[in-house]
Amino acid sequence: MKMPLFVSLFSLFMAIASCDLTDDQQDNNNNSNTPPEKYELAQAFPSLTFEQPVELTSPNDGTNRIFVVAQKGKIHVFPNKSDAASATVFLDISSRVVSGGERGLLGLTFHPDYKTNGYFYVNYTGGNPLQTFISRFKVSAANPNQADPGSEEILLKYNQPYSNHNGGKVTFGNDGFLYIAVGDGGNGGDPQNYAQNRKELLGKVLRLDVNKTEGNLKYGIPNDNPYKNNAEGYRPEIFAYGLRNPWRMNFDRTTGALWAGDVGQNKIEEISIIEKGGNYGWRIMEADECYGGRNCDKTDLKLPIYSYQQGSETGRSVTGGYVVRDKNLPGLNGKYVYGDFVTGNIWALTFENNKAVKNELVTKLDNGLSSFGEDTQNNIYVLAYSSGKVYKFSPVKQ
Ligand SMILES: [Ca+2]
Ligand SMILES: [Ca+2]
Repeated sequence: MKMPLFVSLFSLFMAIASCDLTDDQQDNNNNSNTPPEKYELAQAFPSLTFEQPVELTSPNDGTNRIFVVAQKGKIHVFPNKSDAASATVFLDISSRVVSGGERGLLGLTFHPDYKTNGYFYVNYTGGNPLQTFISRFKVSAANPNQADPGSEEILLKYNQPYSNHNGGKVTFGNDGFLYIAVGDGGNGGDPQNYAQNRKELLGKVLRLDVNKTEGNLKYGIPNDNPYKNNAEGYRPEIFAYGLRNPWRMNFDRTTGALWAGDVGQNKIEEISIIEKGGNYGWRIMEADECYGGRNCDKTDLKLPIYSYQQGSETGRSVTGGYVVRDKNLPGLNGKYVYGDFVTGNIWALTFENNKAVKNELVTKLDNGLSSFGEDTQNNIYVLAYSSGKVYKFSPVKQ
């Protein structure tokens, strides 16, 4: 009777020992002179194709499902398995969405307590005149793969004076608050100077407490939002300002830092770490240069952690990505992986203490790099806008 116990304990010991060995090997790979691992893109779900996908995410509910947003107004759901045969329409709000160009259903995020409350949040453009809607929906009580389209609660809406620069991201921070990426409203050069005007929501990152209501608002203002109870008439929802079109921004779940790709005007694409109360410069600066060839005062303006000049080799529309936290990708783990929509370049930015150290080209995607995505196991995905395919990083055999 004792032998099996001994055997199982021995097996357990060996399992722990081999885990340690694997970690040591990974450290050696990172620190020794062995060449860095190279990556190519491989289809993550070969049987699945989506119409103009712009977002991929998963709720932290233990069900291991993936949700993909199609810009015209649908959310699709499927099991997180490479051989997933088909996806189900979770929500279809195409009739409420005005789509095309930079308009559409642009963002989706699940409440941190989605498993118990069934709430999720979307960012879309609709109406005439055009507005952005930040809305909460609820999953159907009867079917976890079906949302209730009648459950919409519009938390916040704001006018879009032009069809472009609508931001689009919604995501929860480790603080439990909802962060919203808002573009400058559009046209070119921010003609009404919205991004620097703190009485307007355009050109900002907003932060809301969706677990409260406050006065006439359908949300609360976190106590340490920079302009809570201010006397100047500034919008209390503002977390940071001076953004042009922060199409994609994502939290590093390990450090809590909020990384944004802010699309440039005619010259420079920008990566910034968004801090509370920060002024990220637009339209005074484009990335780290004075905008429009003018002299400018950069005092108190936040500079990007990294920027690149537009060009046929680099690109002209940054797609913000993720700080990779995936030990199965040692060549990318701990780096900020992002890309450019136009060229499809995908880079990995090495950084230390919020300073860029090295920027490496990882690989390239054809068909429009609309967004990166992350599932609950920290796997990173890449969305191809035109082909509708979902990719993952795969080590190149050397
Ligand atoms: Ca707009
Ligand atoms: Ca800036």
